[in-house]
Amino acid sequence: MKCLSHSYYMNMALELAKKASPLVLPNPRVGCVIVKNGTIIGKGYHQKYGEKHAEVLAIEDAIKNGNSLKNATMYVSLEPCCHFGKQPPCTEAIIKSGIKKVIIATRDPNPLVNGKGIQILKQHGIEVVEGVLQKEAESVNKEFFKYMKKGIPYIAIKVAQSIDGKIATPSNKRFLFNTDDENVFVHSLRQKYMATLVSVNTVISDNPILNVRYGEIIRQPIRVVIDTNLRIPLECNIVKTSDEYSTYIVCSENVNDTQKIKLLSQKGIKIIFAKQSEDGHLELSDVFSKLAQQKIISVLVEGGSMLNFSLLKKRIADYWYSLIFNVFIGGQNTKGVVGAEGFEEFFPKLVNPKVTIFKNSTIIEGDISYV
Ligand code: AOF
Ligand code: ZN
Repeated sequence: MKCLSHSYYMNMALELAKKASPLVLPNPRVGCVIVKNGTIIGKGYHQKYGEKHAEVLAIEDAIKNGNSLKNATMYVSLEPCCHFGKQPPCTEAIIKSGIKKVIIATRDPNPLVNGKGIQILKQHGIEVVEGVLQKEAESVNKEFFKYMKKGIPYIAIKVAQSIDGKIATPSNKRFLFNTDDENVFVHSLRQKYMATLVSVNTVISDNPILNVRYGEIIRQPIRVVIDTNLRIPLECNIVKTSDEYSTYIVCSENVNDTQKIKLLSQKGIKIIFAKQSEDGHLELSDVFSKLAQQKIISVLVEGGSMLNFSLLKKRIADYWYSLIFNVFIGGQNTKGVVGAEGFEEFFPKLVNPKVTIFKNSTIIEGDISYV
């Protein structure tokens, strides 16, 4: 009998989890492998929101191939659920199957599960080992973990800049150097994150659609516009296409233009009200907790330099993408990537950098660190 280590099989479960497409959103990506007498008898990963979980698919896979699960060992990258959501509890399926041992990478941070799945399995005489490749498993679902633990979405910022850090021309015109490489890249990001967010200034100046048009189209993002005073023009592309793509506008709870609210709502746009701070801007922590209440677990911010600064200053931005085009723009007062007053003493940092080189641009991405 082959006897490979727990981390060997857990690594397979994690590789399966990574195959999950953004169609699982807002669920986590979960992979599962079932082993008996050193042989893999079943495999599965969660494929689509609302559909079967990884464990059930792996159990079905094993049965389909004529295997008995009696005394088998299950490796799963997230603690099995024990609640009725869109799907019945995985713990029930595991208990019924005859599996005798479950190896788990990490607990499910969802308060409906968090440790209770493990407890139920143990109560039914199943041996449970947890914490195998825990860090790796948490990083596969870093968006889901942040959302569950902090009650706000995971926030990634994307900027398009010149080599000298400018995001517009000296006369404040947006520059458009995107070729296919950059378009496919940006549109893949719009699918990876649950929502794409811009400020109303971007809507007014660029009139974007914010949908996915390049590369393989798997899902369309929810579009979110931050619009304190509900200035969004009714004839803009976002409003015009609101019957095709989910659209949210976040405005101040002080907005009382009932006519405009009604008009936008009739077009299928969801209006969310957030607190306004004394400086006149929306309180970003409230904006994002309201978005989390809508089950938005991750957001790609394609906003301007002021918003970028605020997200860094509030220490709520998690990831950064710079699309650096091979051009110089210059100009003493030309807008840079991060605006407002900037940082004088404490500087957020980009860590674990990754670089992708295209013909006309280089992409630098990485985690944002505040320590
Ligand atoms: C698992 N295996 O493959 C996944 C889990 O609405 P439901 O029934 O799909 O439940 C969604 C919740 O279940 C989700 O928030 C997370 O806590 C857990 N996801 N659990 O045992 C899986 N995707
Ligand atoms: Zn489950």
